[in-house]
Amino acid sequence: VTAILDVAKTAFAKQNGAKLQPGSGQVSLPEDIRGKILYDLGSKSSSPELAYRAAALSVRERLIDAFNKSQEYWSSKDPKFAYYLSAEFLMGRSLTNTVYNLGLQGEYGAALQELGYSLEDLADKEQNAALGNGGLGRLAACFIDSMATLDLPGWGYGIRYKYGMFKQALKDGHQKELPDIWLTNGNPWEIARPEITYKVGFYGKVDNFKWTPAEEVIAKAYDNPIPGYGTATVGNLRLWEALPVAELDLDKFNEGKFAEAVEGKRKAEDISAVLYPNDATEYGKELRLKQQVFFVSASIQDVLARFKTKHSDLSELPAKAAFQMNDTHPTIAVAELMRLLIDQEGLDWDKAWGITTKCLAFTNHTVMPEALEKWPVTVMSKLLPRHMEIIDKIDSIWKDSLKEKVLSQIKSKPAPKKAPKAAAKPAAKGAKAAKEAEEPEEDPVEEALSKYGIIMRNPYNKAEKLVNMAYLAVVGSKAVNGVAAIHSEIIKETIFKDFYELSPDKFQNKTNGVTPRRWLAYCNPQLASLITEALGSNEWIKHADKLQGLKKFADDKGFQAKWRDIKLNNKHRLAAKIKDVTGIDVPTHALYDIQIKRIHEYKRQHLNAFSIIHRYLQIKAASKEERAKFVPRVVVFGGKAASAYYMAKKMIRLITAIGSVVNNDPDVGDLLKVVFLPDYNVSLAEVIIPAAEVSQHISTAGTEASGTSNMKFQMNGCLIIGTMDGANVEIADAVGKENLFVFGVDAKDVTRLREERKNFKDYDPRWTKVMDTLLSGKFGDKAYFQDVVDNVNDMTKSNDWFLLANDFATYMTAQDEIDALYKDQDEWTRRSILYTASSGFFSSDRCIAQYANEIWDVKPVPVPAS
Ligand code: GP0
Repeated sequence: VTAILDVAKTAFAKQNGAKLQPGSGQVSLPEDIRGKILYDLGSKSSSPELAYRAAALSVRERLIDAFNKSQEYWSSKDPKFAYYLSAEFLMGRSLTNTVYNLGLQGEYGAALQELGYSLEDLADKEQNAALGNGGLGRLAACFIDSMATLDLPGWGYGIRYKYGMFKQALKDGHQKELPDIWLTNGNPWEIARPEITYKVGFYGKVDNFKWTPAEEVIAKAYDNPIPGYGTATVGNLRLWEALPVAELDLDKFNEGKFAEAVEGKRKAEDISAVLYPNDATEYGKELRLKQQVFFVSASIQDVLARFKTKHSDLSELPAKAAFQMNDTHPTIAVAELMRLLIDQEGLDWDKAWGITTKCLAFTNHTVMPEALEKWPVTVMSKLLPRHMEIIDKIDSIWKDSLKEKVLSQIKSKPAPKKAPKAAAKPAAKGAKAAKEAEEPEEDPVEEALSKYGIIMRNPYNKAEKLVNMAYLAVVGSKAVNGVAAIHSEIIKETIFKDFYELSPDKFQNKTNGVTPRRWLAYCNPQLASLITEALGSNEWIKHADKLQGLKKFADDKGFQAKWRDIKLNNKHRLAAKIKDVTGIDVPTHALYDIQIKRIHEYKRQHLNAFSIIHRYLQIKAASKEERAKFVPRVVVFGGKAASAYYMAKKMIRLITAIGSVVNNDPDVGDLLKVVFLPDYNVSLAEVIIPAAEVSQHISTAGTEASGTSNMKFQMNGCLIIGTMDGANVEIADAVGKENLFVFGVDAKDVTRLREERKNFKDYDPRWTKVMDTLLSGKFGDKAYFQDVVDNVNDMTKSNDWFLLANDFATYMTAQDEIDALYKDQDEWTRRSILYTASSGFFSSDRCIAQYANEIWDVKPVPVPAS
């Protein structure tokens, strides 16, 4: 078939001048791109936008050729596949990444130059594919890049949201959300598959285990080819769009009820319309659950359909398919796979359960209780009655299996007088109180079993029952992992403690990683060249461990000078961007201090803001001579606040309010600039990170599961100020803790310190001054900032849950260390080189290889280059 197609392609190409294949030698690349502008885009003149689209269409054809070859090859070999189920894939832009991964940068660079463009300028015309909130979604994008690069048979599966992450604008210093209309000009990186569709049902009734949904929608596939680097392998990200079963309700249409006639269509399309812009916070909306089951069901149906073209015995499924559930969002997969195996395939319960629990694995990304999804049984029973029935049964079989164990525990321990306090758990504020208020005394066995329950009582409203999706995932999976060493330990001691004790072998760690292609080789081309020159080869792009070889240059003065020059060039690029977007002039001789991430109290952007106020007060109080000794700083913030997150929105306003005073104070001049860059996204990160000299990862210990931007900064030789939290701990191990600016309390002390809050008196005088200044109205509306201050400063009103007041003093010490070290540029640069040199471990290639070996048992199947 392929041979016939090739012949036909060439014959077609010969007759049709404008449609010749690029890269086949039949047509020059500039001609091909010109042809695309003329025939595909229908324009007789060119513009950068048109040239981008034409170049993308040209690259697309070559990508599709390689994609088809890969998929056909894999299909012929029939290896085991990994399926990464994720509600989010934060891909960013594709042109540069695709051209570079395919090794076509020389060709396209030259062709575009001939047409009067540069690849870099055109790349800037592309919309970001922002189908994710933050770290979790970007991690998924890095993972599929690594899967393809490592030749691992695997696909990503998710939702083709029509509107991605909202665009953030600033209006009078406040966040304003605007819709992300990213598909207007089409998306050249996807291939619509109208022939690949599945039905997904909702609502309705179950009668004698047979479910008749009351509503059905169609899931239609779109494939997004994922080119590996330095390999012929091209993987796939398959995203689903929701469509109505019928375009129109004909009866309604005939009655002249046109609006009602399209009501069903709108309802169906709503399912894949918008990404919920929440990051590590509550969802709880029925539409969200609909989205989840929509993409999970379509994906599993798709995998089963392909499996069945080659195999008839479903007990072989675990040898052919591993599903990784990215957080709780796709965990309805446990019930859905059971349902498909039992209801569609006719397996009995035990056989289906055996298969399910061998195919599924679960990654946890946070211990924030509000992010661990729990669906009201009422919602689940209404929307997914059959799934609810299955979950009920899983829950009861599971608890039955524990009865004996629990009984013997009860017998061996004398009954406690009073219900003992639950083992220290970082529960939500108030959860503990609610727990204690619980009136106990059911049957002691039931009571003891309840902590294992997938179906649980709502601690805030005991009349309500909830399905705990994380517990469902743990019970239904063969492996459960956290995303950094410390986080994987914490989940064993807190949220999954009881489950860990039952099956310790199920629990693993997979420290996150990031792709060194996008996050070093492509976003920092000058540094990449220098590294390649120093190491004598560019193998580090695929084997990031080789970056170790840079260690021997850390003290080399000549090398240091080159390294610094590149950082300076990158700072110029960022300064231009800042000027362009905000109008603020920032000096390039200043220290570039960056905090970019979702705005969240636990990430403590306000701690950073408070330290800026302190710095400002110091500058104001200094004499002329003293001012000359300050190390000039540019502090850059970026990040979005969830639309309904009140305090996060105030944190943004706090930063912009400080900026407008500080940036316009003639006493300060170049010594301090505070910039909030609006609409932080992947492509902005690609400009910011290479320019960063110090970056802030300052979450309250125990709260940030891993962090991944810390790894990107490290790769780009940016020093880190941080707490011993998430992957910072492992970065400190790799670089040497003494080379980071570490501060703050340890995770193990956090629970105790929170308990002690009420009596907290240990306010640092600098802190008190900062609070007073904020409340004096120096930065505008004092009433507006009153609750920001109360939340961290007034222990009668709040308890400073994230321990800002507590960590302030050590944070200030670390800040002083930064200033002091910056004066010693040789030492600073030595450390910077060491950071990059020790960043190899944090490549997503290492991480994905571990998933493949330790969870999926999926082996590389390199696609032959032809
Ligand atoms: C975790 F629970 N993360 C969640 C979530 O809903 N969204 C999200 O982005 C993040 C963690 O906060 C993280 O620590 C982690 O590195 C990332 O998931 C990937 O594991 C920092 O962004």
